[in-house]
Amino acid sequence: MSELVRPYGDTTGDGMVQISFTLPVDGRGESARRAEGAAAQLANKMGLDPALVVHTRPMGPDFTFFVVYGRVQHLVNLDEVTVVERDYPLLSPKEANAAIKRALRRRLTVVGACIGTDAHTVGIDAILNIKGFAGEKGLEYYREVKVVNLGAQVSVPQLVERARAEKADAVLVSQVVTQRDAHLLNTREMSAAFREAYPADRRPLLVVGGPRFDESMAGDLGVDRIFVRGTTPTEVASYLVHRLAAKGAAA
Ligand code: B12
Repeated sequence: MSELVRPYGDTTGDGMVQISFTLPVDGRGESARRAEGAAAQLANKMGLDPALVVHTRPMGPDFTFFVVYGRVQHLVNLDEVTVVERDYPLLSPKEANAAIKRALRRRLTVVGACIGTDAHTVGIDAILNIKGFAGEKGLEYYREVKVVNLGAQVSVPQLVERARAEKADAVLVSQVVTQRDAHLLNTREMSAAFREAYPADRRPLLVVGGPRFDESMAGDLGVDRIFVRGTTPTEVASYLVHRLAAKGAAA
Protein backbone atom coordinates (compact mmCIF):
# COMPACT_ATOMS: atom_id res chain seq x y z
CA MET A 1 0.00 0.00 0.00
CA SER A 2 1.44 3.42 -0.92
CA GLU A 3 2.22 5.89 1.85
CA LEU A 4 0.32 9.15 1.36
CA VAL A 5 0.75 12.35 3.36
CA ARG A 6 -0.76 15.85 3.23
CA PRO A 7 0.72 19.21 4.27
CA TYR A 8 -0.04 20.34 7.82
CA GLY A 9 -0.74 23.83 9.20
CA ASP A 10 -3.14 23.92 12.14
CA THR A 11 -4.36 20.32 12.44
CA THR A 12 -2.79 17.14 11.06
CA GLY A 13 -3.59 16.58 7.41
CA ASP A 14 -5.47 19.87 6.95
CA GLY A 15 -3.59 20.56 3.67
CA MET A 16 -2.46 24.06 4.69
CA VAL A 17 0.62 25.54 2.96
CA GLN A 18 2.29 28.95 2.83
CA ILE A 19 3.77 30.46 -0.32
CA SER A 20 5.40 33.77 -1.13
CA PHE A 21 5.85 35.65 -4.40
CA THR A 22 6.15 39.10 -5.93
CA LEU A 23 3.77 40.64 -8.49
CA PRO A 24 4.54 43.67 -10.64
CA VAL A 25 1.61 45.66 -9.19
CA ASP A 26 1.27 48.75 -6.99
CA GLY A 27 0.35 47.63 -3.47
CA ARG A 28 0.32 51.08 -1.86
CA GLY A 29 -2.67 53.01 -0.41
CA GLU A 30 -5.75 52.86 -2.63
CA SER A 31 -4.20 50.13 -4.77
CA ALA A 32 -3.63 47.71 -1.86
CA ARG A 33 -6.96 45.84 -2.08
CA ARG A 34 -6.64 45.29 -5.80
CA ALA A 35 -3.08 44.02 -5.34
CA GLU A 36 -4.24 41.57 -2.65
CA GLY A 37 -7.02 40.43 -4.98
CA ALA A 38 -4.43 39.75 -7.64
CA ALA A 39 -2.37 37.68 -5.20
CA ALA A 40 -5.43 35.69 -4.11
CA GLN A 41 -6.36 35.05 -7.75
CA LEU A 42 -2.89 33.66 -8.51
CA ALA A 43 -2.98 31.45 -5.39
CA ASN A 44 -6.46 30.17 -6.35
CA LYS A 45 -5.20 29.31 -9.81
CA MET A 46 -2.31 27.43 -8.20
CA GLY A 47 -4.86 25.28 -6.36
CA LEU A 48 -5.03 27.04 -2.97
CA ASP A 49 -8.62 27.19 -1.76
CA PRO A 50 -9.25 29.05 0.46
CA ALA A 51 -6.30 31.40 -0.19
CA LEU A 52 -5.64 33.96 2.58
CA VAL A 53 -3.30 36.84 1.81
CA VAL A 54 -1.55 37.15 5.19
CA HIS A 55 1.23 39.59 4.35
CA THR A 56 1.55 42.37 1.78
CA ARG A 57 4.62 44.55 1.44
CA PRO A 58 4.83 47.14 -1.37
CA MET A 59 8.35 47.58 -2.77
CA GLY A 60 8.20 50.99 -4.43
CA PRO A 61 5.38 51.87 -6.83
CA ASP A 62 5.86 48.92 -9.19
CA PHE A 63 6.15 45.72 -7.14
CA THR A 64 4.45 44.07 -4.18
CA PHE A 65 5.59 41.05 -2.14
CA PHE A 66 2.92 38.68 -0.76
CA VAL A 67 2.67 35.75 1.62
CA VAL A 68 -0.43 33.59 1.10
CA TYR A 69 -1.67 30.85 3.44
CA GLY A 70 -4.14 28.35 2.05
CA ARG A 71 -5.36 24.79 1.58
CA VAL A 72 -4.32 22.39 -1.15
CA GLN A 73 -6.01 19.11 -1.97
CA HIS A 74 -2.86 17.44 -3.25
CA LEU A 75 -1.40 14.35 -1.65
CA VAL A 76 2.26 13.37 -1.52
CA ASN A 77 3.02 9.75 -2.33
CA LEU A 78 6.17 8.94 -0.37
CA ASP A 79 6.73 5.79 -2.45
CA GLU A 80 7.23 7.97 -5.53
CA VAL A 81 9.92 10.19 -3.98
CA THR A 82 13.30 9.69 -5.67
CA VAL A 83 16.61 10.84 -4.18
CA VAL A 84 20.27 10.47 -5.15
CA GLU A 85 21.63 8.06 -2.53
CA ARG A 86 25.20 8.28 -1.28
CA ASP A 87 26.80 5.23 -2.91
CA TYR A 88 30.19 5.41 -1.18
CA PRO A 89 31.33 5.02 2.45
CA LEU A 90 32.16 8.06 4.60
CA LEU A 91 35.85 8.10 5.55
CA SER A 92 37.68 9.94 8.31
CA PRO A 93 40.58 12.16 7.14
CA LYS A 94 42.98 9.46 8.36
CA GLU A 95 41.23 6.76 6.33
CA ALA A 96 41.03 9.02 3.26
CA ASN A 97 44.75 9.84 3.46
CA ALA A 98 45.65 6.18 3.79
CA ALA A 99 43.46 5.19 0.82
CA ILE A 100 45.00 7.90 -1.39
CA LYS A 101 48.54 6.91 -0.43
CA ARG A 102 47.80 3.25 -1.08
CA ALA A 103 46.07 3.71 -4.42
CA LEU A 104 47.77 6.73 -6.03
CA ARG A 105 51.18 6.67 -4.31
CA ARG A 106 51.17 10.46 -4.61
CA ARG A 107 49.03 13.35 -3.39
CA LEU A 108 45.61 13.87 -4.93
CA THR A 109 45.32 17.31 -6.53
CA VAL A 110 42.11 19.29 -6.39
CA VAL A 111 41.55 22.59 -8.22
CA GLY A 112 38.56 24.61 -7.00
CA ALA A 113 36.86 27.82 -8.14
CA CYS A 114 33.67 29.85 -8.48
CA ILE A 115 33.25 30.32 -12.22
CA GLY A 116 31.53 32.96 -14.36
CA THR A 117 30.62 36.16 -12.57
CA ASP A 118 29.79 34.32 -9.36
CA ALA A 119 31.55 35.83 -6.34
CA HIS A 120 29.97 33.60 -3.66
CA THR A 121 33.07 31.87 -2.30
CA VAL A 122 31.77 30.88 1.13
CA GLY A 123 30.45 27.51 -0.12
CA ILE A 124 33.60 26.35 -1.92
CA ASP A 125 35.75 27.69 0.93
CA ALA A 126 33.64 25.65 3.38
CA ILE A 127 34.68 22.53 1.49
CA LEU A 128 38.30 23.45 0.74
CA ASN A 129 39.64 25.71 3.50
CA ILE A 130 41.28 24.10 6.49
CA LYS A 131 38.71 25.58 8.88
CA GLY A 132 36.01 23.60 7.09
CA PHE A 133 32.29 23.50 7.81
CA ALA A 134 29.85 22.04 10.33
CA GLY A 135 32.62 20.94 12.65
CA GLU A 136 34.57 19.13 9.91
CA LYS A 137 37.97 20.21 8.56
CA GLY A 138 38.16 21.16 4.88
CA LEU A 139 40.23 19.35 2.25
CA GLU A 140 43.32 21.50 2.98
CA TYR A 141 43.53 19.58 6.26
CA TYR A 142 44.06 16.27 4.41
CA ARG A 143 47.79 15.55 4.21
CA GLU A 144 47.43 13.60 0.98
CA VAL A 145 45.33 16.24 -0.78
CA LYS A 146 46.85 19.24 -2.55
CA VAL A 147 44.29 22.03 -2.77
CA VAL A 148 44.53 24.85 -5.32
CA ASN A 149 41.71 27.29 -4.57
CA LEU A 150 41.41 29.84 -7.39
CA GLY A 151 38.69 31.90 -5.67
CA ALA A 152 35.92 33.82 -7.40
CA GLN A 153 35.00 34.88 -10.92
CA VAL A 154 37.34 32.45 -12.66
CA SER A 155 36.73 32.04 -16.40
CA VAL A 156 36.38 28.55 -17.88
CA PRO A 157 39.58 28.88 -19.99
CA GLN A 158 41.52 29.97 -16.87
CA LEU A 159 40.16 26.99 -14.98
CA VAL A 160 41.07 24.50 -17.71
CA GLU A 161 44.55 25.97 -18.03
CA ARG A 162 45.23 25.77 -14.30
CA ALA A 163 43.78 22.27 -14.04
CA ARG A 164 46.18 21.17 -16.78
CA ALA A 165 49.17 22.94 -15.19
CA GLU A 166 48.45 21.35 -11.81
CA LYS A 167 47.65 17.92 -13.35
CA ALA A 168 44.39 18.07 -11.40
CA ASP A 169 42.73 14.81 -10.42
CA ALA A 170 39.48 16.64 -9.65
CA VAL A 171 38.03 20.05 -10.46
CA LEU A 172 35.58 21.43 -7.92
CA VAL A 173 33.33 24.25 -9.10
CA SER A 174 30.85 26.29 -7.10
CA GLN A 175 27.80 28.05 -8.51
CA VAL A 176 25.50 29.90 -6.16
CA VAL A 177 23.81 32.49 -8.37
CA THR A 178 20.99 30.93 -10.37
CA GLN A 179 19.58 34.04 -12.05
CA ARG A 180 18.74 33.27 -15.69
CA ASP A 181 19.98 29.72 -15.07
CA ALA A 182 23.57 31.00 -14.88
CA HIS A 183 24.58 27.98 -12.79
CA LEU A 184 23.37 25.55 -15.46
CA LEU A 185 24.83 27.47 -18.40
CA ASN A 186 28.21 27.93 -16.71
CA THR A 187 28.39 24.28 -15.66
CA ARG A 188 27.59 23.06 -19.18
CA GLU A 189 30.22 25.41 -20.61
CA MET A 190 32.76 24.15 -18.10
CA SER A 191 32.12 20.45 -18.69
CA ALA A 192 32.19 20.91 -22.48
CA ALA A 193 35.53 22.74 -22.23
CA PHE A 194 37.09 19.92 -20.20
CA ARG A 195 35.81 17.31 -22.66
CA GLU A 196 37.33 19.33 -25.47
CA ALA A 197 40.65 19.83 -23.72
CA TYR A 198 41.27 16.27 -22.47
CA PRO A 199 41.10 12.75 -23.89
CA ALA A 200 38.18 10.93 -22.21
CA ASP A 201 40.38 8.71 -20.02
CA ARG A 202 42.57 11.60 -18.79
CA ARG A 203 39.88 14.13 -17.90
CA PRO A 204 39.81 15.17 -14.24
CA LEU A 205 36.76 14.31 -12.20
CA LEU A 206 34.28 17.19 -12.54
CA VAL A 207 32.32 18.09 -9.42
CA VAL A 208 29.94 21.03 -9.01
CA GLY A 209 28.17 22.29 -5.95
CA GLY A 210 25.75 24.96 -4.82
CA PRO A 211 22.52 25.37 -2.92
CA ARG A 212 20.14 25.28 -5.86
CA PHE A 213 21.40 22.44 -7.99
CA ASP A 214 19.32 19.33 -8.58
CA GLU A 215 21.54 16.37 -7.69
CA SER A 216 19.94 14.19 -10.34
CA MET A 217 21.15 16.46 -13.17
CA ALA A 218 24.81 15.36 -13.21
CA GLY A 219 24.51 13.49 -16.53
CA ASP A 220 22.59 16.32 -18.15
CA LEU A 221 25.22 18.88 -17.07
CA GLY A 222 28.13 16.66 -18.10
CA VAL A 223 29.68 16.41 -14.63
CA ASP A 224 30.49 13.42 -12.45
CA ARG A 225 28.71 14.56 -9.31
CA ILE A 226 26.61 17.39 -7.93
CA PHE A 227 26.65 18.39 -4.27
CA VAL A 228 23.89 20.55 -2.80
CA ARG A 229 23.20 22.63 0.31
CA GLY A 230 24.50 21.31 3.59
CA THR A 231 27.35 19.33 1.97
CA THR A 232 30.25 18.69 4.32
CA PRO A 233 33.97 18.30 3.46
CA THR A 234 33.95 14.65 4.62
CA GLU A 235 31.31 13.79 2.02
CA VAL A 236 33.35 15.40 -0.75
CA ALA A 237 36.68 13.88 0.34
CA SER A 238 35.07 10.44 0.64
CA TYR A 239 33.55 10.74 -2.83
CA LEU A 240 36.88 11.79 -4.37
CA VAL A 241 38.69 8.92 -2.70
CA HIS A 242 35.99 6.48 -3.77
CA ARG A 243 36.24 7.53 -7.42
CA LEU A 244 39.93 8.35 -7.78
CA ALA A 245 41.51 5.76 -5.53
CA ALA A 246 39.48 3.07 -7.29
CA LYS A 247 40.65 4.44 -10.66
CA GLY A 248 44.27 4.65 -9.47
CA ALA A 249 44.20 1.12 -8.13
CA ALA A 250 42.87 -0.16 -11.46
CA ALA A 251 45.54 1.69 -13.49
C1 B12 B 1 27.02 35.96 1.54
C2 B12 B 1 26.21 36.32 0.32
C3 B12 B 1 26.78 37.23 -0.58
C4 B12 B 1 28.17 37.82 -0.40
C5 B12 B 1 29.19 36.77 -0.89
C6 B12 B 1 30.52 36.87 -0.15
C7 B12 B 1 31.40 35.71 -0.49
N1 B12 B 1 32.69 35.98 -0.44
O1 B12 B 1 30.96 34.59 -0.78
C8 B12 B 1 28.10 39.09 -1.30
C9 B12 B 1 27.65 40.27 -0.46
C10 B12 B 1 29.38 39.46 -2.04
C11 B12 B 1 26.96 38.72 -2.25
C12 B12 B 1 26.77 39.34 -3.46
C13 B12 B 1 25.69 39.05 -4.30
N2 B12 B 1 24.66 38.24 -4.05
CO1 B12 B 1 24.60 37.05 -2.53
N3 B12 B 1 24.24 36.02 -1.01
C14 B12 B 1 24.92 35.74 0.07
C15 B12 B 1 24.07 34.86 1.03
C16 B12 B 1 23.50 35.79 2.11
C17 B12 B 1 24.79 33.71 1.71
C18 B12 B 1 25.54 32.75 0.77
C19 B12 B 1 26.45 31.88 1.64
O2 B12 B 1 27.55 32.27 1.94
N4 B12 B 1 25.96 30.69 2.11
C20 B12 B 1 26.70 29.82 3.02
C21 B12 B 1 27.42 28.69 2.24
C22 B12 B 1 28.22 27.84 3.25
O3 B12 B 1 26.40 27.90 1.67
P1 B12 B 1 26.43 27.45 0.13
O4 B12 B 1 26.98 28.48 -0.74
O5 B12 B 1 25.09 26.88 -0.17
O6 B12 B 1 27.50 26.25 0.12
C23 B12 B 1 27.22 24.95 0.64
C24 B12 B 1 26.62 23.99 -0.39
O7 B12 B 1 25.80 24.59 -1.36
C25 B12 B 1 27.80 23.29 -0.96
N5 B12 B 1 28.59 23.89 -2.03
C26 B12 B 1 28.61 25.14 -2.53
N6 B12 B 1 29.50 25.24 -3.52
C27 B12 B 1 30.08 24.03 -3.65
C28 B12 B 1 31.05 23.57 -4.53
C29 B12 B 1 31.46 22.22 -4.47
C30 B12 B 1 32.50 21.74 -5.41
C31 B12 B 1 30.88 21.36 -3.50
C32 B12 B 1 31.32 19.97 -3.44
C33 B12 B 1 29.89 21.83 -2.63
C34 B12 B 1 29.51 23.15 -2.71
O8 B12 B 1 28.65 23.17 0.16
C35 B12 B 1 28.56 24.34 0.98
C36 B12 B 1 28.64 23.85 2.43
O9 B12 B 1 27.55 23.02 2.71
C37 B12 B 1 22.95 34.31 0.06
C38 B12 B 1 21.58 34.07 0.68
C39 B12 B 1 21.56 32.83 1.50
N7 B12 B 1 21.09 32.96 2.71
O10 B12 B 1 21.98 31.78 1.03
C40 B12 B 1 22.89 35.44 -0.99
C41 B12 B 1 22.48 35.11 -2.44
C42 B12 B 1 23.18 33.84 -2.87
N8 B12 B 1 23.00 36.26 -3.18
C43 B12 B 1 22.22 36.64 -4.13
C44 B12 B 1 22.46 37.73 -5.01
C45 B12 B 1 21.34 38.07 -5.97
C46 B12 B 1 23.66 38.44 -4.96
C47 B12 B 1 24.02 39.63 -5.85
C48 B12 B 1 23.67 39.48 -7.33
C49 B12 B 1 23.38 40.89 -5.23
C50 B12 B 1 23.55 42.15 -6.05
N9 B12 B 1 22.47 42.57 -6.68
O11 B12 B 1 24.64 42.68 -6.10
C51 B12 B 1 25.55 39.73 -5.64
C52 B12 B 1 26.28 38.89 -6.70
C53 B12 B 1 27.74 39.01 -6.61
C54 B12 B 1 28.38 38.09 -7.61
N10 B12 B 1 29.05 38.65 -8.59
O12 B12 B 1 28.26 36.87 -7.49
C55 B12 B 1 21.00 35.75 -4.24
C56 B12 B 1 21.07 34.78 -5.42
C57 B12 B 1 19.70 34.66 -6.07
C58 B12 B 1 19.72 33.74 -7.25
N11 B12 B 1 18.60 33.17 -7.54
O13 B12 B 1 20.67 33.54 -7.91
C59 B12 B 1 20.94 35.12 -2.82
C60 B12 B 1 20.28 33.72 -2.77
C61 B12 B 1 20.17 36.12 -1.91
C62 B12 B 1 18.71 36.27 -2.33
N12 B12 B 1 17.81 35.55 -1.70
O14 B12 B 1 18.40 37.03 -3.19
N13 B12 B 1 26.20 37.73 -1.72
